[in-house]
Amino acid sequence: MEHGLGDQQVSVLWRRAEVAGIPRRKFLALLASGGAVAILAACTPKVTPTPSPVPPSPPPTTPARPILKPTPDAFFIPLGTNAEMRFEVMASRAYITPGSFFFVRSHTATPLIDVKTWKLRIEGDGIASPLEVTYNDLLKMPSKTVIRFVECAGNGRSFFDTLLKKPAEGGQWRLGAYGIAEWTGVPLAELLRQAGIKRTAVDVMPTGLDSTSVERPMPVDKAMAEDTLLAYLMNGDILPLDHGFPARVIAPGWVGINSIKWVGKITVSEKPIFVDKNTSSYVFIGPDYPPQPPAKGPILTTQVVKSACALPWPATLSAGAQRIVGYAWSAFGKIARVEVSTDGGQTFREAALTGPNIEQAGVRWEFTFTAQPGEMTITPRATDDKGNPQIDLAQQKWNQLGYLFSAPVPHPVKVVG
Ligand SMILES: Nc1nc2c(c(=O)[nH]1)N[C@H]1C(S)=C(S)[C@@H](COP(=O)(O)O)O[C@H]1N2
Ligand SMILES: [Mo]
Repeated sequence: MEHGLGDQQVSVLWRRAEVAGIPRRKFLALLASGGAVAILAACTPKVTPTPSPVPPSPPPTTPARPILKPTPDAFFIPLGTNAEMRFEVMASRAYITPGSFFFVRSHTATPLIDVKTWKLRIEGDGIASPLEVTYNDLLKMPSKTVIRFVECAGNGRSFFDTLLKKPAEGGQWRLGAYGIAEWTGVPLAELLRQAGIKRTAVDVMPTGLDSTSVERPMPVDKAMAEDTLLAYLMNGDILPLDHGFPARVIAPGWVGINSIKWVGKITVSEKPIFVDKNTSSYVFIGPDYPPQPPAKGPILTTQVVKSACALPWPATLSAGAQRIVGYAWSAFGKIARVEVSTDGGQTFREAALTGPNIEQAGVRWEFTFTAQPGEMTITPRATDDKGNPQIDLAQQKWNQLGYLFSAPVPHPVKVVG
């Protein structure tokens, strides 16, 4: 095939074209002449400016909406430039988090990137031959599909305040800064090999094209892992604008900040790289964490083990037999066991794990119990297949920026008779 794309890439593009009303013959002609870029350009509605008697106002410096996709109150809790998924939206879902429910965490606003001019540059002293990759090039490269979570390091931060009684700085997330998606893209290892990565390379840093160029390095071993991707599809469709279009890193199990969105550059270095997001933020700061110059404390790498109820917060249930569902996930593997307490953590009973149980993604669980009228809490507690448990609240160390809360969370419930 002269366009050089795989079947999945072609069918994703055709679905887009069909919705945009492009006939099959025109689609094939565009694909042959301009590849994926031509298709996406043809699918973008042309905006014809209407002549207006009033002089145009200067372009706003910040867009009116930092997030471009709809974030209705029924699905999301607004949090500054971010949006937390309401976990109850997943109660009636199969497993994967649809893009329309997926939490958004962006330090500034979603940038609009033109794939016609977008280029990914791979550079630095850790590679032998600097590489420039266009969108068309990227879609032609060997691809891989994985199902993995993306979770913010600050997910659960609000519980430092409400459970530990020691507030932490930053967005007060409950547990919805987490989602599971199917990601398709080019293994970062493939791109780095094409750029001639040297054996002396130590750090790999993707940089975003958002206004503040968000970037955070990872060690070369993580960058070369077989499931670390530069993803351009999410759940089988073109990556949504808010989630990193045209391409984002997926760094499985690692703090969300390593899954850099809107990537424009990847720097490969023979020396450790220190930037703001591995020295001042996304590091543990607090009495239990000595500084590690130039970092203010130990540098975060992986997420932890967590579990959540797919219920409104607070939830209202009717008295009698109840079946509730939730999710549990680990940065290190699959989930081995979920137990649930309905008496404030005194006794636990095992929940049933249902459906897919995928490493560094998560599992759904189901729990049945008899609800008695009154106020109660439902507390799930997970352990992964490597033996990592959710730690007890008494062992949960505080850190100033509220990262990696891992204790079980009692979900408030009112039972009405
Ligand atoms: N370029 C860029 N990449 C980024 C961010 C950002 O602000 N800019 N936020 C990071 C953080 S903190 C998280 S938790 C994840 C969130 O990904 P999502 O918005 O797709 O859920 O993206 C990461 N990648
Ligand atoms: Mo994050």
